[in-house]
Amino acid sequence: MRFCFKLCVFTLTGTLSLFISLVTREYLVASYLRYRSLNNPAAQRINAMENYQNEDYPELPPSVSDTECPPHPLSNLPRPPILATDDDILPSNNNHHHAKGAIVYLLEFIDRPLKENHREMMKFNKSLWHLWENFSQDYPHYPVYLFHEPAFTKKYRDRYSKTWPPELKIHYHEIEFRNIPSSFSNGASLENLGLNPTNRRAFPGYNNMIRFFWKDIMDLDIIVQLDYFWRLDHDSVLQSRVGVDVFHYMMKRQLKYGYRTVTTDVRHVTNGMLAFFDQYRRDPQHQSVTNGTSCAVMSQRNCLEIPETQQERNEYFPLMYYNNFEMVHVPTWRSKQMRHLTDMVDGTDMIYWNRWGDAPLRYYSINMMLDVQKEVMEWCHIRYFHHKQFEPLCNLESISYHHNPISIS
Ligand SMILES: Nc1nc2c(ncn2[C@@H]2O[C@H](COP(=O)(O)OP(=O)(O)O)[C@@H](O)[C@H]2O)c(=O)[nH]1
Ligand SMILES: [Mg+2]
Repeated sequence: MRFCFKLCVFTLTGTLSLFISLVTREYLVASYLRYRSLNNPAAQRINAMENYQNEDYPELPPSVSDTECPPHPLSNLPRPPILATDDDILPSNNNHHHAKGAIVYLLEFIDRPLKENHREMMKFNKSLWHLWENFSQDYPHYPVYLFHEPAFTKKYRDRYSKTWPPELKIHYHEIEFRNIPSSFSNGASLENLGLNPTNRRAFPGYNNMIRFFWKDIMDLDIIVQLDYFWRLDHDSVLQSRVGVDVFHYMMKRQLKYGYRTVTTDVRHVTNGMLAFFDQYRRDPQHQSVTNGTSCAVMSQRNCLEIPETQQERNEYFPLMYYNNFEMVHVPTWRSKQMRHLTDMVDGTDMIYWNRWGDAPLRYYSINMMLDVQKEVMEWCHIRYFHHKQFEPLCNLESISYHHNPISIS
């Protein structure tokens, strides 16, 4: 009996000590991981972004009433038709003034096994044929600018171009990406620097691509000469006839930005971004592109939502113009006000430290820089594919020669 009792006490004590040591170990590991996740160069930069008090800035001006706000960008409700006149639809001829525009792609043909490049080139081939079928054959004077790194040599250009629509006006532009920010050059591994796994996977190529579309492209000679560029990704597919000269349409109406759809981004590549933009818009020095209108006033006019507290921001999915399809008015992006914001974002190096993407950056910058209802165009009539299917949410209607509009999409 006494033996049994001793055995039970012994077993119980043993189990309890094992349990306690396991829990302690778990706790220590979790504390260490937490310490590491908060005390690395990337996390310190994110914390610095979040570390501002909105009470240090003047109150935001009152927002417009709900009925005056633009429709919610994520709404899937049908939109009013896009109304196009003859001169918007007909291909321009020499007598007819048309916008200076170009379609731009950046090709990921880089120093890596040819098989991997080839897979992306096959997607690009499909993208080009759909562009030709659904837009360029109707408006052939707009060239296609292909930006590429040095690895896409003449040998490959000649080889691949044989498979592309022969009448497309393709211009090649070789680019070399600038060096990554000097703060990365201390030899530490990306993991130890605190980069998230998504960021580590394609670092720094993907980040270079983001900075290219965010900033560098706006200074290239061939871009500076344009009114608009229309960016498509190598894996963008226009699936229905565009039916309108999108460049001319936007120019005639003084539109500054065109997009196909809005969606949400994930949080781990947007840490600190909402805090950055909230701080930016609250600073009374910061002006929108419209002279005399501050970013604070413009963002309230657009009913731009940025949660007030850090905790709310951490639980919020930032919005983004899905800018694998976007039309950019070049002079607007070269204006003093836009450039100030662009440079400030670039100066944070968060495109590298957290993989801030140009898509959410476009959304928040546009919503404090432009009057969305007057200057931003949703090309909702186009059936579009990029990673997933986007069905049209509106029709294109011709209002020329006909008393009643006719649908042409
Ligand atoms: N030259 C070059 N282009 C890139 C690189 N990474 C992405 N791109 C291009 O940038 C665009 C966006 O990249 P993609 O892989 O489609 O990203 P996703 O749309 O976010 O899935 C594509 O047209 C790619 O060809 C890179 O490292 N180098
Ligand atoms: Mg893509």
